[in-house]
Amino acid sequence: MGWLTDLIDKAGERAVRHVAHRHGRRSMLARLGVVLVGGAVLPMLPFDRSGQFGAAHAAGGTRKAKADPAEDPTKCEYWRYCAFDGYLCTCCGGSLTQCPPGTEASKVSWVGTCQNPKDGRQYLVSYNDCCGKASCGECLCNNNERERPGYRLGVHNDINWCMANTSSMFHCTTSVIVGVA
Ligand code: ABN
Repeated sequence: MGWLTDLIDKAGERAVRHVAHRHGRRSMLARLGVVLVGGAVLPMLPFDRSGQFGAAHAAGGTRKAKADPAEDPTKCEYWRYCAFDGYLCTCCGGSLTQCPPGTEASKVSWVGTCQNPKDGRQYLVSYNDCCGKASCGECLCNNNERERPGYRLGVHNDINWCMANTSSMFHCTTSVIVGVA
């Protein structure tokens, strides 16, 4: 086995001589220094531990804040819906304040008092059922802040307010601001 270790020694020596011949001792030491210092500094560099890096990339490289449902009229958590009961007209071809085509606003309505997160103020909101078409069936929403049973009709949301219209078919509900507290 002595011949094998001799062979390895010789090959190692030849390789070292070759590198030393081509690069010189100073440049070898400089490279060694870079490797040693880099290895010590690299673990100290800051890096993203939040796990959001992949998500930002998936979203096309731009970091987008998650939309706040309290400011999205297509979500039941939207601030104006605090005493809402029905289907959101924003999901049914209408808007926050407009009944969908082919329906009309109920002649009577109920009200709620909801806080706008943007300015912290309380707003009086009128909820109107939209009448004349079968139930929309999308975005059912039921919130009951300050809602009261039927003996306080003006703040009661759990009845079909299309009852006084020509067609009493209930489709969806709008939310109109009518005052500021
Ligand atoms: N006010 C909305 C509604 C309509 C029908 C039945 C219950 C509630």
